[in-house]
Amino acid sequence: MLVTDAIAKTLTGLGADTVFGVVGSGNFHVTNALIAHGARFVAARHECGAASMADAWARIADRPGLVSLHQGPGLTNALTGITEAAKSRTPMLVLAADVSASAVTSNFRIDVAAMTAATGATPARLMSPVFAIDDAVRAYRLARDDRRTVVLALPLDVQAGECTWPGAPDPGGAVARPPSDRQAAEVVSALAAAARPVFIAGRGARSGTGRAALEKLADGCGALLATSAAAKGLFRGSPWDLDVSGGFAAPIAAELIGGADLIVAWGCSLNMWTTRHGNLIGPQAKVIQVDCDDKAIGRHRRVQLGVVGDVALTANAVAALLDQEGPVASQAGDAESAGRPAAGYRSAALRERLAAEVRWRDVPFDDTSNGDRIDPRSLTIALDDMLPAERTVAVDSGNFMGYPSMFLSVPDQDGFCFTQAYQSIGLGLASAIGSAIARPDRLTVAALGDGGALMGISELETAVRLALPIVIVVYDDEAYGAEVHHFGPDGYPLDTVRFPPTDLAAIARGYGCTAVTVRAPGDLGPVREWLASEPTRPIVIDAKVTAERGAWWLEEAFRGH
Ligand SMILES: Cc1ncc(C[n+]2csc(CCOP(=O)(O)OP(=O)(O)O)c2C)c(N)n1
Repeated sequence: MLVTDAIAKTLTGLGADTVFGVVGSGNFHVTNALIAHGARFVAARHECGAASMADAWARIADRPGLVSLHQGPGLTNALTGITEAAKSRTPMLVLAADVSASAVTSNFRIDVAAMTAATGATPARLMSPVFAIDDAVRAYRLARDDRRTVVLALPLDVQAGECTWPGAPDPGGAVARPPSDRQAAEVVSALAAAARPVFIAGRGARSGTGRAALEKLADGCGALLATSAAAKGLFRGSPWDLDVSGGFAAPIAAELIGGADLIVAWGCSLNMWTTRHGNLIGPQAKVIQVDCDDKAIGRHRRVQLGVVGDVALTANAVAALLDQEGPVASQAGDAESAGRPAAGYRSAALRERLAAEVRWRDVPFDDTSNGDRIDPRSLTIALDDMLPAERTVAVDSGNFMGYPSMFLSVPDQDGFCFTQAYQSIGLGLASAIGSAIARPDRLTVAALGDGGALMGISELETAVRLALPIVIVVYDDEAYGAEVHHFGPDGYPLDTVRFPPTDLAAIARGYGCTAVTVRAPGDLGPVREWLASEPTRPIVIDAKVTAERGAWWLEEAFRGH
């Protein structure tokens, strides 16, 4: 059997069914072999787009995304998307064609392993036709079980070799690790002693099982529930949901997290974004971190207790121990009711306050719309009202990014695709396409700045070709707004980061999209019509937004530069 065929049969046998890529001579055969073995191939227009599509797809589908690349420039073009995936621990397998070992003078020769390692991704290589299947199985399992972005180099001479099919690959599988009894007991003691516990769940808790386990435990100890931005939506629907902790936290959420006497981070790194550079966690708070990776414990912030274990298994073990301590008082925090007192945060009054204040759209603001340009908050609230609740929101990077992240609600953790681990602009449109392919049952919303939109625009053709009904909203301030607001206040010249107006709607129509220019809420009528039309193409909303001042979360973000 040809190695390309064997690799394809192996990977599809392990469950790979969706592949993103750009085809050149080096990955032509392996891509076609994947298709022949039943995989869907999505042709992107730029390799970075392919990587971002696979990254978003994998985050939502929760299994390895596959990318297929031509040798040399195919890989270098994809590096930004690969780096984002690697930093986010996205399970992703990149099939990177490479020159044969003997082709020492080939134009396409680069040091694939060194380049891969430099991004934080894991290098792997088909060493010979004899071991090719084993190498492919190992690479796939590493991506899936260790949540790694693996770049598997496929040298052309090995691809063209012959091997013997050994039978269906063993799918293997990772075993989730429970916490030690001692550590689970220490968490119980801390929870029992806490009056105002808050849970912050991160990427490592992003699953239905994670939510169920954490909600049950939080009910048992009266904790409030927050997430990192990457896990936004996880506790949607809970009356005790504080939404996102960090720069995007609503005032009431910041107040309650800041007042906590115990913070338990569940599969959450507590990085500078989630903690506002540490300032969101009060000096009185004890901090516990639960993570399946011991290297993640205390990496960004000193913690009093680190628990190594799977999030759901740990939450369940702690809840079982807590149950043994007797029944909890009423969730309203009624001190008169029997049993252990519920923690002070869960009062009837607080529940009412949360219902009224935790959504950003309910926080009063001065609308800066002026007829010629629309306030990005008013725009986003209007879209929140208009778009179906069953949605996936994918956000690019820039000054604008808080508006969709804070003012558009999402139905659950799979409804939010936040590719910000590398803080690259230009990935948002491609990650929206990957999201739309992963969840065709939901409306996908791509939220972009004009800078990021123009950087990643080649994938507009992909969205049109695939007939994806994506809402692409561009917060168009005719500038690299983040840089304008970063340097403007100090009086620096801003000519390098400002641009003349661009008619993005006209450009989008050229690609085959429906498009509308929006300067006031009344201009959104065509969006309503598009929604009602059972659309089979994207709509681009070129929203000419007001931007006199930088967004309030940006100041916090710049402290990280
Ligand atoms: C690939 C890349 N290049 C440059 C930057 C630096 N940068 C950060 S935000 C930004 C401006 C983004 O502009 P836009 O997409 O229009 O969003 P805005 O900030 O105006 O809301 C730039 C250039 C980056 N993060 N990533």
